Amino acid sequence: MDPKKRSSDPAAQEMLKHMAEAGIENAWDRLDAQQPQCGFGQLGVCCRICNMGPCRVDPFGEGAQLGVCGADADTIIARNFLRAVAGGCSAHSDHGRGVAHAFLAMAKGEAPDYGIKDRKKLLAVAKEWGIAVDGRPDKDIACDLGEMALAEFGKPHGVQRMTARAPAARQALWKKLDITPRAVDREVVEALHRTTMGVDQDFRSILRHASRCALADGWGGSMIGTELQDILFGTPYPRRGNINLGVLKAREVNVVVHGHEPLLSEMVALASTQPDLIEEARQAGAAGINVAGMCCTANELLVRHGIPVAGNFLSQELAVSTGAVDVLCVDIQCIMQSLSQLTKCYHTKLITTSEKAHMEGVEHVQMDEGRALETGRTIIRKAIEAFKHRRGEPHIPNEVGQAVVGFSSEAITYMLGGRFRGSYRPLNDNIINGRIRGVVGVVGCTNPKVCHDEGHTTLVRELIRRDILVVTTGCAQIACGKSGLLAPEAAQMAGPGLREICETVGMPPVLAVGSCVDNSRILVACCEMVREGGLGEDLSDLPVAGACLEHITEKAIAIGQYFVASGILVVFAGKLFPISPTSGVAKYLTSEIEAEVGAKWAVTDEPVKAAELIHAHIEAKRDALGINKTRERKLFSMEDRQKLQV
Ligand code: SF4
Ligand code: MSK
Repeated sequence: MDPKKRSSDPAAQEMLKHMAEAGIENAWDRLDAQQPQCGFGQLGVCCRICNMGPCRVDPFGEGAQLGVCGADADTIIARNFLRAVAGGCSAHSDHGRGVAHAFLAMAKGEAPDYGIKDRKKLLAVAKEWGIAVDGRPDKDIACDLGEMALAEFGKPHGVQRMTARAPAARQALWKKLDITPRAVDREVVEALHRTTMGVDQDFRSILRHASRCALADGWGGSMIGTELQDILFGTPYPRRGNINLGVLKAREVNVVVHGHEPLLSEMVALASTQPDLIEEARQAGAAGINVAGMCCTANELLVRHGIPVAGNFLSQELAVSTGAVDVLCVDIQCIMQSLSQLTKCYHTKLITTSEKAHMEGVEHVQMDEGRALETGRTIIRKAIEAFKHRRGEPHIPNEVGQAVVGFSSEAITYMLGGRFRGSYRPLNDNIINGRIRGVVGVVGCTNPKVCHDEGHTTLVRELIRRDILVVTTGCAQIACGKSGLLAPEAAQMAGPGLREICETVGMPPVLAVGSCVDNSRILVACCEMVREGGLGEDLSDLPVAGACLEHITEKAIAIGQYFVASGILVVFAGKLFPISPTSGVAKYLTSEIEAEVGAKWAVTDEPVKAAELIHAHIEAKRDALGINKTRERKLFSMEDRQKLQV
């Protein structure tokens, strides 16, 4: 297969060719070997929940229409969808819970290598949660916050605290629909219960719980994870970063950190700067130590420290095949099992670090919060040792995208509102005056079923051309970075209104926000826009949308559903959406649900069509807000002025 059909990233194309010449297989080859994939599974009409099955329903109405238990296609599709949401919610929220554990250990003095990097945020979140702050030591406040954060995941009463951040109208709507998320554990357990054989058999009821479970992710586990990570490691502010395989260095010890949690990778990055380890690397013949990221661990380090990113999900095997990666250190989520075999073809040492994510035959270095920096130093030492066993000259593509990253909600406030008196007013004003038509979150994975990075980057180019500001996270963010869309110079590709603002402020038209859990930052930014005024009373009034055209994981489904349930249109690629287009579930999610929550899903396989659809949606929201009306300029006479009541 032509590498250009597999990836739009020139570095990936080069490595695909290199791997093919070496006879080494990758995800694209394995996808080919899987053809034809099961059409029932692709449409969500396959059920293997109980042992009377597996059952499958013919979506064209010709074969079997009911499973053995009598479940129909809509029940089966809805159950699969809810289980995907529960899986995604679990992944993000267990990440968040892990961070809360480390945070509490830090506050209790049991994790001495961590500290409080953002005191302002510590006090702000503590006050928000009703914790006394006046006259108390920071660690005491953090102790209370850590205990409350941990309790959020499994509390028996009440609702997720962070939902109080939503506009009052949204909170009231969730209450009316009875979908306000209670606790993460409860929503996930209930999701599994409702979808086991013979329980919830009304697909709309199942999907309403999908909303509640997804909201527990976005406004619970993910949001808690993001906020505590900011307090521990610093809230992102704009900084420069380099993105793509060209960040690997032929003469240095390369340590690639891959996965999602920043708890260990922060320590690996810190250890790499310690003089004694740099000296050890020099003794081993290396010019230095280079830490680079992969996937969302990369995004965490990039937006906080500007640490370079080697690539996104589909780049992981390509990076190993450069022969330049000395240690590939993985934590949780999105780690291909193929790495354990692939790394054996090279000198690369693969190391797992989470007790939740082992790989057969792979060395495990347990991440220990109490000795976090020491764990990081161990990883670096193993990389120095592996460097000594390099096999020949590495093959590193030259490609590197220059980027400015780190646009947390707080950073947007100061970037657009001024250093000393941050505010969303300028953003809202520029949306109201039409220079910016709206804001879109382009997020999520890279899937070998579609050309790598192309869906994300084509959509983003089309959106900014239409004066739509883009915010991005996850592997989509890395795709944008590789293709130069995160550089301030990308403003030249934007429409005249957006370009003028970007050039005035010096920001790119595509704002890199962070990792998968950081989609919660987009929710916070939307709440700020409503709070600032002039753009309606609810999130569903805003001229905003979300999109993911290359989704892979259950996490992406959970994110999509929490955006929809929060009142924000979400666009996915049709052929990757696991729902039969002729089903009642498809009709509900792409149409009926809008009457309930004020937003819906939309599907298309064409990035340009996705941009058109989103643009039309944004203009419709602008019309409804009355901000598209050209206001007549009136010259006031003295008589008119005297009539004015101010
Ligand atoms: Fe088949 Fe029903 Fe069992 Fe699913 S739950 S496998 S549809 S019998
Ligand atoms: S890493 S969840 S492939 S964005 Fe967050 Fe990328 Fe998707 Fe994993």
